[in-house]
Amino acid sequence: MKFSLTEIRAKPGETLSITLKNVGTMPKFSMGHNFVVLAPGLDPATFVNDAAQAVKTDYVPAKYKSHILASTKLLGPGESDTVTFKTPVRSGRYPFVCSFPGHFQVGMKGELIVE
Ligand SMILES: [Cu+2]
Repeated sequence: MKFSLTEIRAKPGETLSITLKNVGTMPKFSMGHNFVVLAPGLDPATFVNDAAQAVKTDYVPAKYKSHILASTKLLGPGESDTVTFKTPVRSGRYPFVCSFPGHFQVGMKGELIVE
């Protein structure tokens, strides 16, 4: 329950393509993973708490759509998904999380560092 990278560095306004691959073997309903980059001002702990209820939208609540810079699909074992997005023009540290219930809390998180 962790990302292979906990830091991703990029330039402001850079186009990034990030691929998440779930290398686990447990079924998606019990051990799915996603990759969600949060916009400034959205507290990761608040987000994942709300996200835990959003099973129908793959643990990404619709109300947060405008507070998310990028997100992959929820992936089962062996699946992968690539998300392409432009980094913010403002430098800063942008948290990313897996929003599957409980994963953020045990460390499935990291930071996109734009500088
Ligand atoms: Cu996860």
